[in-house]
Amino acid sequence: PHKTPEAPTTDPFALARALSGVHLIEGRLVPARSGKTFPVVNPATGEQVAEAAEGDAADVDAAVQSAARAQKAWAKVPARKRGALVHACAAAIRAHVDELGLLIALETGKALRTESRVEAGVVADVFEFFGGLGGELKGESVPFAPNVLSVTVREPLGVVGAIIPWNVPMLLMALKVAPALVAGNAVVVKSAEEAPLAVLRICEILNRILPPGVFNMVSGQGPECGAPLVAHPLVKKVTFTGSVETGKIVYRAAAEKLIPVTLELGGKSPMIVFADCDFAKTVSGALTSMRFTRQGQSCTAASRIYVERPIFERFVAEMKQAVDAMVMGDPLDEKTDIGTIISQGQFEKVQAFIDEGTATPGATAHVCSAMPSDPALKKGLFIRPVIFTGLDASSRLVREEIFGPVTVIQPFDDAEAVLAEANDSDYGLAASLWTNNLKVGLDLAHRLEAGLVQINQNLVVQANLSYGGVKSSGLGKEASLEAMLEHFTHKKTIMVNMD
Ligand code: TXE
Repeated sequence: PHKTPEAPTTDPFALARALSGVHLIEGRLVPARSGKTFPVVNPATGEQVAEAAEGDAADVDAAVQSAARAQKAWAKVPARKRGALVHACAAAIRAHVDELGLLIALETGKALRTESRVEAGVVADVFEFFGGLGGELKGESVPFAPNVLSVTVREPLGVVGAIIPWNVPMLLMALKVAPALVAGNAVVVKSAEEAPLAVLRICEILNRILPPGVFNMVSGQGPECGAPLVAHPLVKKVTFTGSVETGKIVYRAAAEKLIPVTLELGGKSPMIVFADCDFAKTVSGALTSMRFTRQGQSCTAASRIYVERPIFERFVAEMKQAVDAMVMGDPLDEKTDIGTIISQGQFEKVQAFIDEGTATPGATAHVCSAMPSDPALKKGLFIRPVIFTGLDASSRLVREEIFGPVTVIQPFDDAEAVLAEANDSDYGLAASLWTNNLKVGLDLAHRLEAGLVQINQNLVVQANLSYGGVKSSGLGKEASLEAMLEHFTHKKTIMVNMD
């Protein structure tokens, strides 16, 4: 059998090698049936650090069959007991936070201190939150007729297929897996081809606690491994985070089987800054909102910033100064604020946007921070963060999701006009407003087309708050009790005639 270290480790390179070439099916680390693998690359150096099992329909079938068998017994475990086991998973993940942080930094290029270790901690938090909700899988009794008892009960859906991307893979997996498990489903996760290792490690850690087969993971390419998971007859629900294009493919395939889907598909989130805001707090809020620490690879990143004209110049100058102070470098180094883009493909996509913006007449590219000087990183996929000014609403940089360290700052004069511009987008995931006039803030918050609007803050996903977009940003919600009930159970009505 494949061997990996039981205790938390401090060498992500050795751990990556130990996790090479396997899926996790029925509690065991197993190679792809075809024997195929694909390389996992450290984007900070271009070096291969591991290989991942290249799954296809045969591996997916084995994982789904194992999940379907395990789910029958899992659904009979009392709900609070399932919750307690998921809560125990949280403690196990917490013991591995440093290790998981190092591993995810290695495979994704996200800086350890600012992003990767933080993500691992939030994963534990998500398991903790849902682990406490076993007792909330309640139904209701419904008045019907004097001698009829009419009740609803919450039942699991069966096997859930979860398809995840590479930007925050551990967290986006946790938001799917933890509620699905507590609700009594079994899960098969398909990891992203760029970042299969940390997700596999979590799956392995959890399999020490959960019954075998309840939580399985396969790695592989989208069409060869993701598509068969969606299409598998025993998969009764698909939950997906990724691009709009792939989300539509998944939605169509799920429609063929008439199964429910949850889709989280990215955004082009506006940040609106009024002249009466608390200036220093807003600059620091913008700094986190742009997610440059994640190289802008965030679906909620403030990628369109609208600033009221009287403070526009000062705001741009201070933002540039603040981003300049951020350190780009080795993701594994504690001093690093900004790491690398995930892959060559994304690197080229982001660079093309930057080139287009730079070549636009009237636009200014404020290129910030500095490239790392370490020669070991010379092949790294580093892109210096760019703040654009002078672009107008028709620019592709204002309209499309770039998913890179790029933001566009535009001045505005009028609240109604800026609201119209903010809403003039295919996306509707998140938005933020910065003002000391709560009357204006609340009014706009109600009229912004977004799943999440924050005033004077811009927090990332919270386990107990509904999260999910409108328009092309997706369907359904993640996080929160409501998401567990609505998306991972169905409500059965039982009536008893006592006459
Ligand atoms: O996404 P894909 P990619 C956006 C972002 C980024 C762009 C492309 O703008 O630049 O998408 O990223 C699996 N059936 N977001 O190409 O293709 C795939 O293997 C089933 C925003 O990485 O959507 C991976 O596991 N599954 C987003 C997952 O889908 C398939 C996060 C996502 O990959 C499949 C990531 C198929 N036919 C990218 N094809 C966010 N919402 O935050 C691919 N997959």
